[in-house]
Amino acid sequence: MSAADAAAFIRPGATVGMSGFTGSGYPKAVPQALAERIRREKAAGNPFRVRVWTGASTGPELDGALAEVDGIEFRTPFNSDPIVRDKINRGEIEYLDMHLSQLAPVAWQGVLGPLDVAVVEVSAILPDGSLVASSSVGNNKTWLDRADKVILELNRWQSEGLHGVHDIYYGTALPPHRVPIPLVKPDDRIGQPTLRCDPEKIVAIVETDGPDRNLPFSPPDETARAIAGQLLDFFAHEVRKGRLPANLLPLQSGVGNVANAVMSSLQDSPFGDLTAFTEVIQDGMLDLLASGSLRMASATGFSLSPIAAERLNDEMAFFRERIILRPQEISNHPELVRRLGCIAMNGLVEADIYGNVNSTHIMGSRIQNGIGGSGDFARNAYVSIFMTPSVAKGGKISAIVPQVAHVDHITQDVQIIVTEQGLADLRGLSPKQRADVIIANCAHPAYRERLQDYDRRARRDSYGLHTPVLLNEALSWHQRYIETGSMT
Ligand code: 0RQ
Repeated sequence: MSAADAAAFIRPGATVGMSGFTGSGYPKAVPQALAERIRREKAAGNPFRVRVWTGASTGPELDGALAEVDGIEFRTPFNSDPIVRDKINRGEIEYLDMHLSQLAPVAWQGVLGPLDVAVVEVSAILPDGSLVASSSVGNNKTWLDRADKVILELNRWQSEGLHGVHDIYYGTALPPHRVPIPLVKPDDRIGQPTLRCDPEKIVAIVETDGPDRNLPFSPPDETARAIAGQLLDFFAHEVRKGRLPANLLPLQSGVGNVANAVMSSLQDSPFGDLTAFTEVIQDGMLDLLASGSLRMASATGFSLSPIAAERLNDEMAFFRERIILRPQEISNHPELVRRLGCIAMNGLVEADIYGNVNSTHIMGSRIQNGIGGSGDFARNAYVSIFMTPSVAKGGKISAIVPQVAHVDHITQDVQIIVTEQGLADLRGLSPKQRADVIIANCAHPAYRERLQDYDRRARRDSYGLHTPVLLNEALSWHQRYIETGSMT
């Protein structure tokens, strides 16, 4: 049926579980038709907002369209849409920023309430009624199982070759019935290639053929290349010390230009026969698969430039042998991350001199995106790495501060911090020892002396000397930025 007819199944106040993960595999027609309906109803004086659950970020046709008509009341678990971000920061949308592995189990527990409608993009519907997922799996298994009604978007733009790429594991259960997940290598297939859905629940099927939100990556700049260089040296050092095997351990890489640059740099490195157990496949990882340096990648979705998306579709016969897409409760599962020994590499907003990391909040109160999968991986990784340029906003902000204004990753979950200035290996160090290496190795020269001065005075005047802090000064850098537009 038409998207408009399908959207009519969604009533005001409904909770809607949408597919989509970092701009791949999200529904494109029904959310826009729903936005149009919301606009009309509001013009007629009828309030209309919905609660939106997804896998992670989606695209302008979903989050952007619904936010533009002020149609989102509640959003979880991750967002990168600028209109939604703005409304969250103005207090107009309630946002629950969650670990990506946890939303499906929490939905099963029932603490978020019932799920009225699932709107899920698929790439095929097979004669037996099973569904071939699209370019992401995300939380689709859970949405299809939990929702009262299901709307499918069948997207012809997605490659037919996606059939066989997915591995949908149906063995999860709530305690006390949980059993071990039988995955021992990133390349293991432990489930089935398709999603199942009770046909009685399917109220609409809408055909579409639009591309995913594929944004170009900027070519790695000098800063990104310097960060990548530091990391490659670190890996080589760890191999020499016998702490990592020559083909490293399963890689997890966050999203963004720096993460993409690090992946690209592995191309020209001595490391081969690599594997990835991660959540998102970006351009850099696709290139590594194409060259053979990366043997296989396990993830839950893609985040590609338009050129890379075209390449993936054109060369799907090659890539489908090397890529496995799983539900995000498996791709990001803390127990699997710990057991496989992932090398986690994520971006940050700011880190403090003790190694606490803020991944989400600007000046302590404005959300940027969300914690995403970084917490799933950081706490459980074999080595937990965070990387960032040492300054933001043209140097007006230091990424290394006396104290983070919001904490996502506590110091115990942060082992390596890398900036273009250098790398701080924090393993085995006490708080004061951490401060010494973070300031010396990672801070930008424009801020280094001021951090050393703060640190010296904190060690002299602090109430306690385990983690010295000047309580009335620790957040003054942020306050200065808010008041003057600069931390300097
Ligand atoms: O904003 O574009 O307005 O200038 O934050 O920063 O330097 O482009 O870096 O793209 O790697 O993103 C932490 C946001 C870094 C990302 C974060 C501003 C900066 C810019 C982006 P502008 P960059 P990146 C897997 C793992 C959490 C989720 C996660 C992220 C914008 O890595 O969302 O790790 N991480 N998921 O100017 C003020 C600072 C700032 C700052 C950066 N200290 N103060 N603004 N910015 N540092 C994926 C998933 O989970 C799905």
